[in-house]
Amino acid sequence: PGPETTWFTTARFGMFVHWGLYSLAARHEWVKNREELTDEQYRVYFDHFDPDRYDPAEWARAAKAAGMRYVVLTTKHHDGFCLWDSALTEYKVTNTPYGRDLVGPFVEACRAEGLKVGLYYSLIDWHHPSFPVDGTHPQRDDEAFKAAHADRDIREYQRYLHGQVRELLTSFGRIDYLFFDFSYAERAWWGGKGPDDWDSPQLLRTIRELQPHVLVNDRTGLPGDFVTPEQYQPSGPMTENGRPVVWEACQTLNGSWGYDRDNRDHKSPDLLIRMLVDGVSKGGNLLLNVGPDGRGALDPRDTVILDEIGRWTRLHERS
Ligand code: FUL
Repeated sequence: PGPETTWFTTARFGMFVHWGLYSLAARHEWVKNREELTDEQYRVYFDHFDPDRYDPAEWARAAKAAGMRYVVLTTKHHDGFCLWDSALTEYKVTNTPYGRDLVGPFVEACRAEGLKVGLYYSLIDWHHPSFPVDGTHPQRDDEAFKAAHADRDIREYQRYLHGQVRELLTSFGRIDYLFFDFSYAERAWWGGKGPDDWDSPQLLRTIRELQPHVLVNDRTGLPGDFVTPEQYQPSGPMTENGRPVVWEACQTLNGSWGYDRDNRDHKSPDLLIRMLVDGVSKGGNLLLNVGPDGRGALDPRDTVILDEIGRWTRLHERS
């Protein structure tokens, strides 16, 4: 039997926070890939990363007021930038002008509001020198770059990823939830990666040993404690091999996970409440995303929506 999932299946509603260097670019968290930016071109965001409006207590209050019970933060997204003081890389917040860890204060702020704590960690890494230049990589079309980096050994990257997960599970106290992102073994045109590349069996063993209660998602390529439909609403309770599974749909407010300044395609609070109810009626959770800006502040267009949802959840909540 896996870890106890009751807190999760009764929580029903959580906040996803996509935040990192791409928030300064303000045009989608895949900007480095989409625009095929080099490390040098992308470095400007690292050099200017100084989120003076970072206030995780405000994020936690906003989540709580909306009726959410847990918050999940991108500790490292695909661009490889780390929001904590990892001993395994120089590519981290403590080397930016901001100069301080961001994950510890986030964990404390969630705890102070009685929220469960989730950490997102990208398996894909477009900065690490041993992550192969595959079809997801920003330099995928640069033949000279590819030739120069053809000997990258994913086993070295594997050691890094295992070491970083160990850090995350030993530096910030109890962690309730981990969201790994993602395996694409079936996408040959991307140079498929999956459990063998991440050594997911060993990764899961280490996680269970360090924090046996932590819930882990399914994107390591091995079955986890819950499945993660992305940007769609399942048509009914989710099953695997005919058995019901714990599930959580993750959804954006406007189609982008990272702060996307000129995107005005926001879903209405009415639609989002319907999505929450729809998911709950099918036995699932909703993990609703916000993308704070490069200074760390929640986007007012997002908080207006959260406030509306909060009004509704307060009316209908039963403890
Ligand atoms: C996806 C990622 O590629 C997106 O950027 C986002 O993090 C989403 C939740 O998962 O697979």
